[in-house]
Amino acid sequence: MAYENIILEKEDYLAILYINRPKALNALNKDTLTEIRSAIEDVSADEAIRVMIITGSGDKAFVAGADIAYMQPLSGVEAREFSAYGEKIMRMLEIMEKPVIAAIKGFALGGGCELAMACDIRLAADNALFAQPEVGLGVIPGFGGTQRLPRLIGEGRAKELTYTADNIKADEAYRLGLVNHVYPADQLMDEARKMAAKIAKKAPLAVGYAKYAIGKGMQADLDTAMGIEADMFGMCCSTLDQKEGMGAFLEKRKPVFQNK
Ligand code: DAK
Repeated sequence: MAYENIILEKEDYLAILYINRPKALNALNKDTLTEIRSAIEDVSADEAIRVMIITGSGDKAFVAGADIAYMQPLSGVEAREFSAYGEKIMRMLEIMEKPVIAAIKGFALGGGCELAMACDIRLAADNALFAQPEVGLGVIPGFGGTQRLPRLIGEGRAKELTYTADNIKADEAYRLGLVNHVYPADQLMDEARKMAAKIAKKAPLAVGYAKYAIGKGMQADLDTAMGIEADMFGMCCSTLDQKEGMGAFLEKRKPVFQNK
């Protein structure tokens, strides 16, 4: 698929997906969502890629939201379809086997904050600004924000942010647990790459099984979740990389993982 609204770069083990509509502050319209879906499929199928970073093109925005010009004329039926489409793509991102790091500079509003929340790890620049401003536009978060925000930061704080539509800066987002780290803006991508490199050195199947166990387990009761963990632990021990990882420890050498 030829991309017009995103850029997908690949370097060795790393894929970097840029949301690339800087004139609209990278707002998400349907075409952009479709291209993100295609990029997720591409990266998922590419055996060389271990980690994906998602960021925004330009200096001003990660993503300033779902595209208001696109949404304004939608009928109820069309809006429900658009919301379900966006939710599906956020979910694809959330459950893809490879870890996804959001590198967030500037505005991460509405659908932008929701896109970041569907990623595994959020790294913010010190100029990042987060909000769920939807109720000020007469709607509610429609790409999973009403569900992921309370799971990440707690129900009371999620309700406050959603009802007031307040902007919060990066340091507050860090305090609330919405982002993992905050860096000076000019260091953000270097730090995201460093984290990606660290993850890429680990056993890829084990990282994927850990992602699965955490993701599925977070939706289950503790006993069911423990069962999921045990299943995934068992899966790890059916890989060559587990034999290699533990063998290398016992032989006092560095492991060489093969993704097998
Ligand atoms: N959509 C479309 N265009 C946008 C946009 C957006 N979300 N955000 C910015 N732009 C466009 C502006 O219209 C402007 O375009 P031109 O006028 O140059 O053509 C260009 O980007 C630059 O923006 P500004 O001139 O406004 O730049 P400033 O630096 O002055 O202000 C700003 C930046 C981010 C504070 C401001 O642009 C702003 O307030 N933008 C809107 C932010 C926002 O409210 N975002 C949340 C959108 S609502 C659902 C599905 C999904 C959702 C909800 C329901 N269902 C289907 C049920 C999700 C909703 C949202 O995400």
